Amino acid sequence: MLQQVNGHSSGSDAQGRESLREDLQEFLGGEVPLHQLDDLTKVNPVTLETESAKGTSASVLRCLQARYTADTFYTNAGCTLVALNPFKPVPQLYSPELMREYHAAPQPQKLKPHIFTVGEQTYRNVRSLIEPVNQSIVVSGESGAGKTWTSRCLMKFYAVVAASPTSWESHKIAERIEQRILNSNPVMEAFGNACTLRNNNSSRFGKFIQLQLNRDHQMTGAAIQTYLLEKTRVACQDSTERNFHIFYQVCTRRGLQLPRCRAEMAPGLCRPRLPQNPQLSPPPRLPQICKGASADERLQWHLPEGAAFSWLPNPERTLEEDCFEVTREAMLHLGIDAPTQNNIFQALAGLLHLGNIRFADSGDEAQPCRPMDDGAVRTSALLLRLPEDPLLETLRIRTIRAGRQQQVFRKPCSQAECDTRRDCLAKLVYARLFDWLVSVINSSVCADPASWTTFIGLLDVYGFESFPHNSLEQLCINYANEKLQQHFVAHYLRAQQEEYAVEGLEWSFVNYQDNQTCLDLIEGSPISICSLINEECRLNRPSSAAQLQTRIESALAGSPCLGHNKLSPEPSFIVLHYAGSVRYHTAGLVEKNKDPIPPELTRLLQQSQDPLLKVLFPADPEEKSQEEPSGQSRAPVLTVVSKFKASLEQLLQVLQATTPHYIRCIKPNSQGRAQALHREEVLNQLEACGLVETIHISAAGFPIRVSHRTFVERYASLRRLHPQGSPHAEQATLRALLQDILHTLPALEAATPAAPAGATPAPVHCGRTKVFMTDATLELLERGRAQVLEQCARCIQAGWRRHR
Ligand code: AD9
Ligand code: MG
Repeated sequence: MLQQVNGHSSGSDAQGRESLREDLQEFLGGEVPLHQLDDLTKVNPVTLETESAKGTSASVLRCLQARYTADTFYTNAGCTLVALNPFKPVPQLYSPELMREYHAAPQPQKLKPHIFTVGEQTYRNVRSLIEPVNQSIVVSGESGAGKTWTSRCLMKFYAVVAASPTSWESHKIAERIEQRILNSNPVMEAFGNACTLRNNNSSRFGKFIQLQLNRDHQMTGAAIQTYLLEKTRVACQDSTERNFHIFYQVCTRRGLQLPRCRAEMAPGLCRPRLPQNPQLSPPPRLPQICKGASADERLQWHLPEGAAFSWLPNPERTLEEDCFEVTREAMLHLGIDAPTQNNIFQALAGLLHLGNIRFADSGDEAQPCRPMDDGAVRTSALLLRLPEDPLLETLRIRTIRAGRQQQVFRKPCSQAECDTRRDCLAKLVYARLFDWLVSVINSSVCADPASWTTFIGLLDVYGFESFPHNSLEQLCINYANEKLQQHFVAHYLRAQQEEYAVEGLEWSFVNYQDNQTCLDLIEGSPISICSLINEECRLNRPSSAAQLQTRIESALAGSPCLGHNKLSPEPSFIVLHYAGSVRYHTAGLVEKNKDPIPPELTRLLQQSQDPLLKVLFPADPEEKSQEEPSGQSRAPVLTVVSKFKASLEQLLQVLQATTPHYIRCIKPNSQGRAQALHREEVLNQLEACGLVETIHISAAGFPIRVSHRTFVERYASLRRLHPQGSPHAEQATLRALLQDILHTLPALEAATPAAPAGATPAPVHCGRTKVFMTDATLELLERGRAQVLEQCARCIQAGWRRHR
């Protein structure tokens, strides 16, 4: 309706706005700021904070949708920044100029919400405090939501704003270190990311990077910690997905056309977007040449063009991530020289040939399986520089130690066991290679401890997952998310409590129940899901999936977070996570947790003549430790779960010692389409990322807090409902105006048709600088304001009609 008023005003838009402003001022008896006029005339004027006040995820969703439609991808939600994935290049949103603008702004939080606001706020916190406090930014969200993109942009932001501005020479050094840090991205992504159904460039590991700052707050180095690489992918890929990018990079045909690669843009920063999963979309048009391995290298690595590798599904589809040269270039910057790179790629080619080894049953239990293709064994042994016969023997024959004398028996493996051993060998090499790369990158970018004083940590961690089939990986991931959510809630409540204290309000959130019960179920002592799975590994007893389910369900029956597991066709248990319930299948859980590595495999790799493998698998100095552990071995079993738990605890200790900031990435649709927001999918994510939970926590207190000035500006019109109020805004103090407005609340409440008789007055508190209120109070005020504005508009229209 106000837009109609606006539309009525003939002449220019500016004239119309000005005349509307005058009319409103006259009607309201006070100044109407222009920004408020904008607010009044906009169709979707609200911020998420105001909307979330209404307390429903649906209203949050409405707000996000309106903003997304208007190409506004970032929104503040309390102490969280919500980042919607644009799914299209928006280069102007990440330009160095914009970075500098946020950096130079007197109050960056007054600029449009952006990851740079978070980046700058974090940077200012490190700089402004007398006692510098380390900072961290936790980026979360589901696969494909934009976590890695966001982390890369933030790294780039710090590379721009925290660069050394001093002399040219020192600038060059500083640039080198920043560049090196940025160069870690393409390398880590080449080896740790893969194309999945959900994301063409899905990170298959968690990452925490500490950007180290010196006394002058310049970036002097970085330290990277990774979590739980999905190493199974190296030997087992879904037919619609791919192996790690690096394998395709090595095998890319030289001269094959690829999209513009990262090298020519800021390395590791913005890249053109391709449609999600190549299986689902037609090949993109590719504008530029990008080189794969040279003909010589192909010869050397036994990778003839057109060779088929069973661990290289979908090789015909090339992605923007397949830029071999970018990876090599970045590796060089990180100090990984050409011969070492050569070693790495040769070993990877060796793994591809290893994957082509197939076994045929000999038909006789006493005889080992036969390799179906001797060529694959030979080439793989050649490239990994392993002796061929011991390689074949290790894959086919198990050595068992038994009896009092610990005699060694050799038992031929079944065909399935041979496959498992082959896969295990590949996983072992790849995982060690990945860890070694991380350590090389760290030694290349990590600053001398004496040269840095503070850090900003960036956490790019896998989001909450729930698939039709969930196993140990999902249990670990969701466990990590529960931990992070607890950390978030604790921080959020603390921050709220502190603000109340500063504002002179007495309020306590003691009644709020956090997710400790769920964490107790997963990791608590003495009995929890983790401890029960670990126990099975320790006892090393044959136990079926159904037995594990029964053990978990009977031992933990008292936990309110263990769901009712009825009518399950497969053995499983259900955990009621804060983000939703997940059914975990127990089949294979114990084995995965053990992650057994037959000692013969390690011993074999220690025999390699390859300089790289020699580093990855150093010979054991103690002959004794080369022996197989006997059945009576008392060595504690270091399971996947216990290792993960330990690394998570370490991470949380680091996070707890920092001031955290949160960015929640949201994927607007699962097809990766621009300008399409699927409400249900987004709603699920709002729940999974804890945003809805945050709203619930807020609802326990006074979620709406507005500065006195903003409050008066927005609700000044309500004073018309309270005739005793101060006559004119100019003559009254802010406090008096505020009180006048608050005095209108009983009248507003009385006028509310749904208000039950004797209802408690709308809760509102006037703090030192802010007004605190509940959702209900805000709604009341908004309704009153809408009424007044409607009256106002009607009067103006009537006036106009009289004029004519
Ligand atoms: V996963 O859990 O590692 O599978 P991420 O890391 O959350 O996932 P990623 O950052 O890889 O997702 O983003 C997925 C894709 O979305 C990117 O490859 C880009 O093509 C696209 N994306 C994400 N954020 C932006 C953006 N701010 N602007 C443009 C974006 N495109
Ligand atoms: Mg990622």
